[in-house]
Amino acid sequence: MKSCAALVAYALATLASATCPPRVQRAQNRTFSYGTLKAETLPKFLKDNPLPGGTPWGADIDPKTVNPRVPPNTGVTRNYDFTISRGALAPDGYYKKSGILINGQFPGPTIEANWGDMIEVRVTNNITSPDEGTALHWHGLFQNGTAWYDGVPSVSQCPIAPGASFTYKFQAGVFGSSWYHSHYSAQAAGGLFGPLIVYGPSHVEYDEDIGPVMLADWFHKDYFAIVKNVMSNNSSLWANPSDNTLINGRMPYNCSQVTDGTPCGDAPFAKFRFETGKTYKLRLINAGAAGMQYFSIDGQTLQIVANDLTDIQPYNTTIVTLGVGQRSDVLFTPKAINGTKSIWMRTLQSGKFCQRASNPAGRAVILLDGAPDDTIPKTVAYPAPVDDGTCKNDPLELSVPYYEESLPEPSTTFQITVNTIVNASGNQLYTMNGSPFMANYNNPLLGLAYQKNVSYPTQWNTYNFGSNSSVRIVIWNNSSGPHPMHIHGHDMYLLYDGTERWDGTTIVNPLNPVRRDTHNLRPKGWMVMQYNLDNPGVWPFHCHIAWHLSMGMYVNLMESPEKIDAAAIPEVLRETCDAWNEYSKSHVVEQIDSGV
Ligand SMILES: *[C@@H]1O[C@H](CO)[C@@H](O)[C@H](O)[C@H]1NC(C)=O
Ligand SMILES: *[C@@H]1O[C@H](CO)[C@@H](O)[C@H](O)[C@H]1NC(C)=O
Ligand SMILES: *[C@@H]1O[C@H](CO)[C@@H](O)[C@H](O)[C@H]1NC(C)=O
Ligand SMILES: *[C@@H]1O[C@H](CO)[C@@H](O)[C@H](O)[C@H]1NC(C)=O
Ligand SMILES: *[C@@H]1O[C@H](CO)[C@@H](O)[C@H](O)[C@H]1NC(C)=O
Ligand SMILES: *[C@@H]1O[C@H](CO)[C@@H](O)[C@H](O)[C@H]1NC(C)=O
Ligand SMILES: *[C@@H]1O[C@H](CO)[C@@H](O)[C@H](O)[C@H]1NC(C)=O
Ligand SMILES: *[C@@H]1O[C@H](CO)[C@@H](O)[C@H](O)[C@H]1NC(C)=O
Ligand SMILES: *[C@@H]1O[C@H](CO)[C@@H](O)[C@H](O)[C@H]1NC(C)=O
Ligand SMILES: *[C@@H]1O[C@H](CO)[C@@H](O)[C@H](O)[C@H]1NC(C)=O
Ligand SMILES: *[C@@H]1O[C@H](CO)[C@@H](O)[C@H](O)[C@H]1NC(C)=O
Ligand SMILES: *[C@@H]1O[C@H](CO)[C@@H](O)[C@H](O)[C@H]1NC(C)=O
Ligand SMILES: [Cu+2]
Repeated sequence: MKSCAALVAYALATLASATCPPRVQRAQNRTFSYGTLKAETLPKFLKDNPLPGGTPWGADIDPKTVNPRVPPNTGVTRNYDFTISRGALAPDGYYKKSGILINGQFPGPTIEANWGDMIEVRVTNNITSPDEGTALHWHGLFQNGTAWYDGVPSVSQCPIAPGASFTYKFQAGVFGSSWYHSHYSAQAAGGLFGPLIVYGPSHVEYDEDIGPVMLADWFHKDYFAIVKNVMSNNSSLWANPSDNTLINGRMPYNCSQVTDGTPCGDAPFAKFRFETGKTYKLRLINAGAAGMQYFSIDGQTLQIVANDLTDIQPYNTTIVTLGVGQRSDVLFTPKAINGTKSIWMRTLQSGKFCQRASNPAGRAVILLDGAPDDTIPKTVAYPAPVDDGTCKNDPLELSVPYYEESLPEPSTTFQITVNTIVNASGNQLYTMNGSPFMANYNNPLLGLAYQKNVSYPTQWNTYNFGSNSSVRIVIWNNSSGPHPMHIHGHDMYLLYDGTERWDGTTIVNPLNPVRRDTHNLRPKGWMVMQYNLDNPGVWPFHCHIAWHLSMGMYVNLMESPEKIDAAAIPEVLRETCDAWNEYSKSHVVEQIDSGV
């Protein structure tokens, strides 16, 4: 008799389906050590999958011919246990920050899975003094059939009450580089994020995968204080510059900038050791709160091979542009430059409208071959990108998805205008079609949708697209801020990106348009996106700049509510709301912003 694993291998090879009893495996609990010389490189895939030989996804498949959105069913579950607590945080040597940590770590532990595995994360909320709710979102994963595990309080769940636990369980249905973060107010800016890597078939050759390279602006003030300030009046949005720019949680702060006596000490740079002649894969992630990141390595060429969770035809560049929430996988074959084997890796927050940073230039040390551990590079940066005020991503023409998919006809077209308003209390807010979003933590609207209630208060900004097959959305940004727009539950096709008004017909590469989950909308600019309604649920579409999101720049896109099976919703969702409702009866929940 064939083993179950062999049956799965056979089913994969023939694209039939087979199910084995679920195998639960403890994940390896990899601590975040990336950017230190003791960091391990990542494997091509986790080798403890039950499949004999070959890969976890069956035969050696060509990613050009296999739909990355149709995962195999490996029967393996990767288990993680997260306890979220407050803790002192001084990644750059400045000692005052109160952060929010996972298992005592910042950034949080790395989640790893093979394509098709189930990921199960038990989250315990230990945020105290003061206490807060929480919820974790798994950025870029579609939650196909598990909309209630998307991690957005007021939409897919009630917040996890202080002291309570909630277990997320969803499939790694797509593969590539991503991250997870809190979706409760701006908690992510307090440090509550980490990398999420799904191994899958590779369309490019490389020698070593050095893992996540997380780029982030960094604020010395507690996130709550910043949000309070941002929300305080109509002129405070620009009053909160970031203090530093981190690479994998590191970048020494210039302590002579401290004027108020706060203790400040030495902190290390992130360090990487490479061998000349080898090709490395770097998984760049902009995990920041607000700033655009322009990533480069002095004197070197970088090859972009994936944007968000979409593999693309590789193209070369010297500077990789990443809005908040965006990822790019790049390949890099280091070469010694000017006779030195020590080189700066850089990430720059640049552009007048694209960032607000006191120390915009993050750096990390690259050591080649046998260069001594403590060598400090002297290499010179590429010129900063020219600031044309647009904060734009690379031209859509440059990114050609490796697995080709042509654009379907939309069944409806919808327009969203982004604006700012000052409300009657003098607070500046962001609106989408005139309305700033405001969450109701006690009444998640997915729960109402299950009860067939699809009419909600205006400030829930919910559009019901019913049973449309494909929705095209034209977005006009009538504000002077850039907005990295992120969609949940889907990738978007990107049809147009410009400062000129869209002419209604021109589409970039309609036979194989860019697909990704986050794209930068220019100040006073236009973007046109489209997505297919193949995932019943309620899916957020919002700006990923933490402060803009706090100010209400958020809508819900509802699809096929009648197809959501109320019987499928796990009991734990109701229990989580019961616990939250109980908690919020006896405690004042200080919701100072939109809530998401
Ligand atoms: C993983 O981390 C959790 C929380 O720190 C710990 O309880 C558990 O024992 C760890 N598991 C393994 C396999 O190391
Ligand atoms: C809960 O958080 C407190 C600090 O706020 C910490 O001292 C304690 O160790 C945490 N508990 C767990 C189980 O992580
Ligand atoms: C913004 O606030 C200032 C006072 O801080 C006030 O003078 C001004 O009128 C306000 N602007 C709007 C548009 O409400
Ligand atoms: C608005 O916020 C700014 C920055 O925090 C502050 O300097 C200013 O005094 C505030 N104005 C009002 C009217 O509250
Ligand atoms: C550190 O900050 C001080 C004070 O702002 C400045 O004079 C100095 O040039 C900075 N040093 C570096 C290396 O940037
Ligand atoms: C892109 O960069 C790689 C690595 O540096 C190089 O081998 C390749 O020739 C470059 N391709 C083009 C089109 O410049
Ligand atoms: C290499 O040296 C030249 C000449 O000094 C200099 O112009 C260039 O910026 C250097 N390149 C790097 C990457 O440091
Ligand atoms: C204006 O917006 C702030 C922040 O969302 C809110 O607290 C306040 O109640 C609003 N004022 C009015 C009059 O709606
Ligand atoms: C639907 O839910 C909203 C929000 O709780 C509520 O205001 C409305 O009355 C409900 N509608 C129906 C028909 O139950
Ligand atoms: C498609 O979406 C539009 C809103 O743009 C809506 O009016 C229409 O009812 C939807 N069609 C179906 C079949 O659900
Ligand atoms: C755009 O914003 C300006 C003020 O910022 C306002 O006067 C104008 O009505 C807005 N236009 C649209 C189409 O919303
Ligand atoms: C969800 O799964 C269904 C069934 O396999 C598939 O048709 C659909 O495309 C998937 N949606 C997404 C967003 O992956
Ligand atoms: Cu924004």
